[in-house]
Amino acid sequence: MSTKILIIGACGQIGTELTHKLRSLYGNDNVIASDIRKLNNDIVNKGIFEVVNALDYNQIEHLIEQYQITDVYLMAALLSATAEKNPAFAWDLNMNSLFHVLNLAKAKKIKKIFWPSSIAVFGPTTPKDNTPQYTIMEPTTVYGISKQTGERWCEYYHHIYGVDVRSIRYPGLISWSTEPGGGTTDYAVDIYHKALKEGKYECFLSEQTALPMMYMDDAIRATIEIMQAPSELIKIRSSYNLSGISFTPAEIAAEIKKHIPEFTISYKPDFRQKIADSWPASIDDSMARKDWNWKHKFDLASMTKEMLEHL
Ligand code: AKB
Repeated sequence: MSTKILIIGACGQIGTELTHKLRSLYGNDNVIASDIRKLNNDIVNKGIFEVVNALDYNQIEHLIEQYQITDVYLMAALLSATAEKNPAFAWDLNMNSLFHVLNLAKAKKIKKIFWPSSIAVFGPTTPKDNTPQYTIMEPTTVYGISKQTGERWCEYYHHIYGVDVRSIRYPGLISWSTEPGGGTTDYAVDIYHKALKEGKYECFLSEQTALPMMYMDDAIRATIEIMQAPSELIKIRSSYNLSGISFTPAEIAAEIKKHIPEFTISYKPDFRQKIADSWPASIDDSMARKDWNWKHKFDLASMTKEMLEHL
């Protein structure tokens, strides 16, 4: 049986780039993009697209049967900053969409699931530097609690029901083609847009707030590599630590200044500072490197060059 893919949340920051890549790898007819609303963009216009509510089990089941889906990428979620503003809905969306997909795999209607976790599973009591795969995890955000709980359920469904679910703890993701949607790491995308348009940026995190980050190309490659790896190599069924770059707002600003010397940055931390302070500064991803041969390509300098060129 050939691979037929359903992406739920295909119009979001990661979903958009993932859909383009999967379509180029598997062919337009084998990749069904879906989202809660129909935007007028390439995702909708250049391939198969369906409107789907990630909270509606019957809708998802119907699509899976209609298109004989084998693999689901569940990208729909409320991110950290938005989730703090609407905790009940964030919990509902982040947890129940996952249960729907896990239960469809348990019922053998699909073969494989990709579900994204996040560095938000860690909390203020976690060791901050080079955070290990296995460590203290006491998340203090709704988003982090939902991701931590989701990880436990993924592992449970794998061990008890044999569900082939694979997951990565994404750091902050940076891309030029899609805007981020409601995260704490979003500043690292905004800063490039504002540097080019206005030559200045007011950052909502403080100067020395180091966070783990990654260029989107690396994140998409990691997602596809973990999904294509032979099942026996995926030893961790909660979620893998994944690391690319780690930098502070001051460091990214200094890198941008190399290309736009007149660029200036100022700092006005808001409620997102507390979220950022509870997360790691850098991540140890040696397990992903060992188990399925993960390697990142982009550093701060090469990412900045690409971002400024494309934007
Ligand atoms: C966020 O900032 O909420 C996300 C994440 C790190 O998961 N980018």
